[in-house]
Amino acid sequence: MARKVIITCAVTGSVHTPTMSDYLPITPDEIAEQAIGAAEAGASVLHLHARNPADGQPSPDPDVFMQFLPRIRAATDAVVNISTGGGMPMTVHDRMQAALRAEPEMASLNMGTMNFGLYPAAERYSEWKYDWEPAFLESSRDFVFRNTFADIETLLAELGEGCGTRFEFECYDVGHLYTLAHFLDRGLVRPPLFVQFVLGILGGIGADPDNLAFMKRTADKLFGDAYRFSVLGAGRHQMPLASMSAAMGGNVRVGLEDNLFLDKGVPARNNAEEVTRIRGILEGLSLEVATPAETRELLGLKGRDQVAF
Ligand code: KMH
Ligand code: ZN
Repeated sequence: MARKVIITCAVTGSVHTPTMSDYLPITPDEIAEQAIGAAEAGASVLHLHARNPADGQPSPDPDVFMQFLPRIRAATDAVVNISTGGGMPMTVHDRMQAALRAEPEMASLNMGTMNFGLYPAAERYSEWKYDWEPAFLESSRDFVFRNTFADIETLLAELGEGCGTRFEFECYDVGHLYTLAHFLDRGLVRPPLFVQFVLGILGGIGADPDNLAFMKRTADKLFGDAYRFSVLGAGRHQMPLASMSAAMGGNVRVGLEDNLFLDKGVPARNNAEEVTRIRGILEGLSLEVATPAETRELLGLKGRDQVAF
């Protein structure tokens, strides 16, 4: 049987701002429509953030999440994965609230405190759709993306043990893999671990094939067959690194959270276009795309009937 590849689509995130693309989904309607379109195109995991519908600022408000989560669940079988990474300037407490309310099958879990530099993007624009955008990007110069050992323990206890949610472990550097191994040693995380190698964030490991090979080699050494990996390449690195992941035995993450362009100078008009692009690459490699049911089995998820939305 052909190997099944899990496509995660990260629909809107908290890195990009409305000026950067007219197609970035902002309102609950837009997030729901694009998430459903991504699932129809072949994404079996939908990684979701919320935004303030009035101006597009990243929002941790569970009430905003609840305006799109039930719609997505009604229209697709895809696995819902709620971010606990949130966005600036949310606290760790803020960042957990939507997932604690919705008790999803999956949530992201960021494996280390780090710098997360978005400020260079501010130089590319002279006019903005909203006043908050340049200040938001600039604030990343002095913002700490906090994910301490205690924060991780809290999320594992309250969301993992408390709600049966399993995790997309976001690893932005090799050290984060060792932190995950530490939690495995302590019995606080359970295989199969779903590890997202994140390459190309300013503050994390750079986006190049050598680094991806090193991340994989290190994860193989630490986790053996107790893990599955996926790759997120930021910006223009998205499709090349996702393709490389697939060729190396891994899974892929695409979506407008991570990359706004389908080709140089050509914006993706929705998330489904990126899913369709990577799907074509996977099929060209004679790989099959995992269905939601296959994804649930591969990742040991609790099931779509066990969520609170
Ligand atoms: N924005 C990505 C680089 C999260 O939501 O927890 C990583 C991410 C984090 O998706
Ligand atoms: Zn995210």
